[in-house]
Amino acid sequence: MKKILCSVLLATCMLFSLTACGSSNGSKDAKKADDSSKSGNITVGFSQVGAESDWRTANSTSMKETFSEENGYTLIFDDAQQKQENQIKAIRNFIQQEVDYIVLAPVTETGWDTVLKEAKDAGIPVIIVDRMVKVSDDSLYTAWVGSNFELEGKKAAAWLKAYLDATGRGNEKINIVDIQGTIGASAQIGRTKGLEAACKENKNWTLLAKETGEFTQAKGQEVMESLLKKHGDDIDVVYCENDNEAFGAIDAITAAGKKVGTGKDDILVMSFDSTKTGLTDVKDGKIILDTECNPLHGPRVEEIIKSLEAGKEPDKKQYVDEEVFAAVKDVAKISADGKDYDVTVVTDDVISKRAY
Ligand code: GYE
Repeated sequence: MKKILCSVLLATCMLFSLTACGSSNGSKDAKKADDSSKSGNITVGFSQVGAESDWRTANSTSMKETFSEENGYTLIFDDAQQKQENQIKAIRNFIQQEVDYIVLAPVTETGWDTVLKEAKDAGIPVIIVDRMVKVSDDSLYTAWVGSNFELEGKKAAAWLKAYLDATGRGNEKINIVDIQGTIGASAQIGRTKGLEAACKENKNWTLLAKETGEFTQAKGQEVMESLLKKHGDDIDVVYCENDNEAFGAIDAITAAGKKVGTGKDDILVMSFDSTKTGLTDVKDGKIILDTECNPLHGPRVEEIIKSLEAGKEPDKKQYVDEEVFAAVKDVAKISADGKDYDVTVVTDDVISKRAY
């Protein structure tokens, strides 16, 4: 009797842990998936990185607005709090619930082979959004949509070079610190690469330090504080790999009694994303250059799903077009990877037109 009770208990526990894995409200989500099969909705399980930045919030909103019930979807949204293990759990949960599509915004590039193979074996198409995955077999995902992060880094570096030339500082010794994103994320890898290549090319540029700010304002501030302690007055440029890190870095710089901007002893703050708040800092001259990274991927992912539903084969990789925004007029155009880009000087009008 005891034995029977034990195995019943064990089976119940296993069943519970299966349905509950990956999300605190797993059973509620399971019910959602079940309801949607009755309603005829398309069920999408979305594993989001977290809520580390304004960019990320805009990205989540875009996904939630697109994959709404009114639009014919049931979205199971899982916030992984920047942890890959949580994303793997969420994907297993989606597989178990037999969702129609899995959308993954991966925190880092590596470590996905096993779980994506499980999704493939279950016959569920996986769409990767924003950062990329590096897998041994590309058939483990159906399509990817996001940004060319290395190109973003190259654009930022090209602008800095042109700006220093235009302001008579082209031959000056320039010291740069890089507040990197989450290590191993495509956005970090590409943006760091773009800067490192430029530092190799421009013999008068020195990369004094690179350290991760994990794409958050708090960590960006903390890292900048310690960089200021270490490098004192030597820093000419802070290359922040997203807007939130830039906000934190600016706070640290001003708290240390230094100035951000274009003055002789000021620190030039560079950033990525071009959120409304970021562009407001550009307009105010706190951020000198903000290289755009577009988070509005909801409609793009929907396009992919629609073409799959229609039996078509979507492009395997889709890159989003992006701009550069500056605080000053000194550079009108830059060139990166053989293409020219106009530099937009930020005005109130530019900010008011910004969707995020
Ligand atoms: O730049 C940053 C976010 O992967 C492009 O992640 C994304 C980056 C974005 O936290 O703000």
